[in-house]
Amino acid sequence: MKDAISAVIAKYDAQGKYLDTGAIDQLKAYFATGELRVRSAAAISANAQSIIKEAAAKALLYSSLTRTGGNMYYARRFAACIRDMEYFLRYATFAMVAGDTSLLDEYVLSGLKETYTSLGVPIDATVKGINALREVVAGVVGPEAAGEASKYFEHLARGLQ
Ligand code: CYC
Repeated sequence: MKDAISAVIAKYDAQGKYLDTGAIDQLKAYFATGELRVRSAAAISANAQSIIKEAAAKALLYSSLTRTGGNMYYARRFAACIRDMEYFLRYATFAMVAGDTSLLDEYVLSGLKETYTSLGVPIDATVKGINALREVVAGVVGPEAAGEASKYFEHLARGLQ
C-alpha cells in the first residue's frame, strides 16, 4: 500500500534520482488538496450509513436483483451485497486520504472480478452500485471536493470492467 508521498519516493528511489519538477508538482497537489480530502473523509465517515442506504436505493433495490432468483435474494446475499457496498465506500475513503489508488488494487480489486464471476455476482450491477456511491458521496462532500472523491470510485468501477 502506498500513499502519494511514498509513491513518489519509491519511484525516484528506484531510479536513483533527486526529486524533479514532476515529483514536486505531485507532492504540491497532494498537500494542496490535503485539507479538502481530510474534511471529505470526515463527512463521509459521519454519513456512511445513509450514503450506503441512498446508493443502494438508487442502484440496487426495487430491481430484479432483489426479487426471487436475483443475486441479492434473500437475506444472506442481500447482506453480502450491502457489506460489499460498505467495503467500497470505506476503502475509497481510505484511498482518498492516502491520495493514491494502489490501496484499492491491493485490498479490494485483487481477485474480485474472478470471485464475483465464480459466484454469479453481476459485475454490471456492482458497477452501478459503485457509481451510485460516487454520486451520493459527491452530494455529501460538496462540489469543491466531488472531483477528488470521485477518482477513487472511478478506479474501483474501472477495475471491475
Ligand atoms: C460475495 N463479496 C462476496 C465474496 C467476497 C466479496 C470475497 C465471497 C465471500 C462472501 O460471501 O463473503 C467481496 N470481500 C469482498 C471485498 C473485499 C472482501 C470487496 C475487500 C475488502 O474481503 N450482489 C449483487 C449486487 C452486489 C452483490 C450487485 C452488491 C453491490 O447482486 C454482492 N457479494 C455480493 C453477493 C455475494 C457477495 C450477493 C454473495 C454471493 C453468494 O454467495 O452467492
